[in-house]
Amino acid sequence: MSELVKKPVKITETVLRDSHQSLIATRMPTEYMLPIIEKMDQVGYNSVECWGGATFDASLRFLKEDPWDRLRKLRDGFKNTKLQMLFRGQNILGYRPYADDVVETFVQKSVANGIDIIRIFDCLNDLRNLQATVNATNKIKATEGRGHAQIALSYTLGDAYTLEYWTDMAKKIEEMGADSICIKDMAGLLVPYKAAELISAMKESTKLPIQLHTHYTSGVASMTYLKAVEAGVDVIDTAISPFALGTSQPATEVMVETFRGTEYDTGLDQNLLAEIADYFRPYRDECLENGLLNPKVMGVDIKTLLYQVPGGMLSNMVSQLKEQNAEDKYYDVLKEIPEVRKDLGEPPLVTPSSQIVGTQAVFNVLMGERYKMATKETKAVLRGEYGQTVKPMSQEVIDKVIPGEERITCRYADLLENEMEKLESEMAQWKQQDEDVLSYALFPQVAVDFFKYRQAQQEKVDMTKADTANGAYPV
Ligand SMILES: [Mn+2]
Repeated sequence: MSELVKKPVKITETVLRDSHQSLIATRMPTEYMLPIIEKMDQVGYNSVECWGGATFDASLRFLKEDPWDRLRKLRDGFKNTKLQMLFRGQNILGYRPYADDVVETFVQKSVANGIDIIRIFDCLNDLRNLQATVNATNKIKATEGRGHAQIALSYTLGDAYTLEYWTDMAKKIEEMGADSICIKDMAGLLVPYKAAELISAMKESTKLPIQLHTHYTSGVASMTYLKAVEAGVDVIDTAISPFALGTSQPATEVMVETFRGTEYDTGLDQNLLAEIADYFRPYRDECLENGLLNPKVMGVDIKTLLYQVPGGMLSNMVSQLKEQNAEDKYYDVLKEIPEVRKDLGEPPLVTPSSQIVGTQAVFNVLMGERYKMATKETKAVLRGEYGQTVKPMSQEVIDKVIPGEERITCRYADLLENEMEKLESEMAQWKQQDEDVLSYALFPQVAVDFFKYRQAQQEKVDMTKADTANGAYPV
């Protein structure tokens, strides 16, 4: 028997970010994470993904936690493991394009508080929207030796998205100065043999390491990883079993076992992974009992291959429709989504384009007439403010939604004045740390509500007497 040439596949664990974002609307609190991170730190993961837009938003909005504080606590506990975050390019962790000074400051503060790997994507795959983040990361790396800029291409299907498109993008990413590439398959659209084809082609067009991120939504994800690993992918994203499958990632233990004894053997300790799974299992049961984990997002939904809806978007949409007492419109909205997507130039569906397309689709269905009402974000996309789409947008929709308005073709951030000073002056009364300005920049209203809550807590105000509706707390 010939000696195997070892090419261990590396694992990024997602349970602290995407996995709970996709399954339980990002509601896992920090206190639930902390007791297990010492054990997770011993596994030898390539990285642990733990931070991103939704974790940031949900921390402030629902959990009343400071996301920066969460990051610092995780950094304290993870002594050997790289921490990874997801970054929405020029949109940072928010829903609108920001000026470059905000992007740069956010990158600095993310690394300063503990992030090692920044996975940067743009919802339209417009690379112009990623350059400022890559530059900011490289600048820190040059001075502090920490920071890794990974550019993620949002994977999607459509006429324009050929093998040539992807390999051409890979070359451009290398030229931009990124450290690695991720194929980010938000909805589980990448099927096994296509993955082999895609990874092989990309491996030929770039020397950068390639990481694959997918979701189990359509049921093929584990097989997709198998074929991608055989084709030479370097890293895969998985979730520990109690928070795997459904709209989340393939299970970590399953992938580890799959490659055991082969040239791709991860070398990870299955007993240690079992202990980590034991820790998360009761929390999964709790989420099932209190309804946070909806069985609807746990099965195989082959329709995602038709509608191309990412996991996080699905669980949000279910709760959006529930609030409107319109759960019966679920499949109508799912059908409207690809239509809206086509109108908007066939972008990938990933935050914020997924929310923009999703919300517009909900409006189109609930109003009974398409584009009777358009959100301000839909209008901005049509004006070109989010960037260039691979295909042209519908002229008919442009004429209906933004009649006579000017549209732009440059990088939108080039039109923006620096913002940090203005943002800081707006929120000065609440500032307790530099990072607060950035929280405010991303989610102004939510951040101020949180700052008020934080202040009330610090002053030991009786919250039962607080007038939360008006944001007034007795002091
Ligand atoms: Mn994802």
